Amino acid sequence: MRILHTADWHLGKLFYGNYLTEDQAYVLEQQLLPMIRDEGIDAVVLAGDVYDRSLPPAEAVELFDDVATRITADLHVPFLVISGNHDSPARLSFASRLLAPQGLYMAGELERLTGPVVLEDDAGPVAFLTVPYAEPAVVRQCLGQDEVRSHQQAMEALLGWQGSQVPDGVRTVCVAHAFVAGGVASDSERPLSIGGTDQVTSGLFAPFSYTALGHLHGPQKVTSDTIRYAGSLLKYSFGEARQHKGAVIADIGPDGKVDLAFRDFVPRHDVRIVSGTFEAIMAADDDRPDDFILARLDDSQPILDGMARLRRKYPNAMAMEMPNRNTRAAGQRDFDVQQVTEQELFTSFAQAMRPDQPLTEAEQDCVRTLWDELEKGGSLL
Ligand SMILES: [Mn+2]
Repeated sequence: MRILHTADWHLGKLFYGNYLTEDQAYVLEQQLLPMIRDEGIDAVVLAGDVYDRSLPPAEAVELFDDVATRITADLHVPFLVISGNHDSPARLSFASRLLAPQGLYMAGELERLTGPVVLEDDAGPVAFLTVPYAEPAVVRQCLGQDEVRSHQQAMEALLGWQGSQVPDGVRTVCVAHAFVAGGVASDSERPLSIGGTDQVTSGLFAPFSYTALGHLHGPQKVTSDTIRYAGSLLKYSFGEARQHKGAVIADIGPDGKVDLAFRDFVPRHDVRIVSGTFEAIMAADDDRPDDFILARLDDSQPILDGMARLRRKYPNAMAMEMPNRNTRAAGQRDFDVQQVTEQELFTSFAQAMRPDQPLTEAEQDCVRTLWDELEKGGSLL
């Protein structure tokens, strides 16, 4: 059985104030759907964080509706989806009992989970344990297991509950949204708990033929080849600029052995960091100027109107950083704002901006003239 494993779509995500929905649609429609069709996929698994927030924008819901319809109704491939920590379990579970016979298996609210989804191939059944993300307190209440206090215990309880319904010897795929210890985080995941540990041990997943994980945004295996994160649909932070995003294709043989391959997605806009002096960045050749760009400048002096100028070359420039910027002056603000004149404040500001280069005579003259004008109540324009 050939499974396509994807995760962390985060539909409706805002990236530096811009909705990424069109970029997400591009990858889903131009890359994921053809992949499902051309690679002879038997089942698609989405391991949580379908949406970026519990109340996603309408365009994001429409996109998911469209993609889910095309996978299940047009391509006739079963589609198994669990909710992640960004999703609303209740909203994701909407109509799940009606949709399951259509091949769309949505696991959100624990109360509505029915147990493993069983699909068949020539070698027999494969049982999919779908484990949506749930807080330990929710698991404790739902399963009536008072001892569940940690994410580890919650996962153990959920796996035990679903696993108990799988006959011995049947091939199994676990789909879960969790932080498995040993995995490497990026900077775009939201922590699962504040204080205390949010991690679960990989040993919990050892019994399964394959474990399709969501939550960590970098594609990776954790301790074993068959326990994997597919990674997010797109790069959702500049910290992920060097990652390759894509989908895992897992072939589960008749004996339960798994062959793995990773297929890259090619996004409409890449997320890239360009570095050098401002001048060098502006002068360099770049054949992908429409990418999402972070400019990391070597300059130590401020660049006048830098962002606007950068956007003439890179219309989708998102941010500019100046790690070498001299910030020594920040610690020098040891005066009391109430006790100094505006002129002194300005001089201090000028020093902070250009620590190595005090105001020239001509500049001081200019500033004095402006202050005189201001104090007389005249207009500077
Ligand atoms: Mn996520």
